[in-house]
Amino acid sequence: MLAGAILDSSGTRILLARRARPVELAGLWELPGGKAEVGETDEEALRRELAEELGIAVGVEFELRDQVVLSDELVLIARWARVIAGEPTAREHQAVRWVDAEELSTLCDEGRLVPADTVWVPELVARLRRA
Ligand code: 523
Repeated sequence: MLAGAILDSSGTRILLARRARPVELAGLWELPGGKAEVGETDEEALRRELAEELGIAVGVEFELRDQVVLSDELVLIARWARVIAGEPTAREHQAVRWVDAEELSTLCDEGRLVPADTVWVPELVARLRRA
């Protein structure tokens, strides 16, 4: 399972997407992504998922520090990525938005992020502030 911390061109904001399903997660914000298919590398899977879900092409960079075990078969990994082409559009989500370090921290504190994604907030906030 791959999630992308997608950086904007200024390097100070990342993209969040608001989930439409399942009911337990609907309305919460996440780093967009999806499952790798058999034979795909992490990088290919993330590029495909982001093209399908948001209509953007991204360059995929390094992996963030933490991984989250969601179930026996599902481990969530986050990769840093940059938009190469396209304007992010919510095709499968309720909405998308760019957030800076402060907005990301606030959403996290208010419990408005998908629970698993909160593990990356300290690293993301530090990287966005350094930009
Ligand atoms: N998460 C999650 N955070 C996060 C993502 C992209 C996914 O916690 N940033 C969880 C939510 C679900 C599981 O991972 O429990 C599968 O995510 P989903 O539904 O976005 O993956 P898809 O789109 O590959 O799944 P299917 O459409 O069901 O194949």
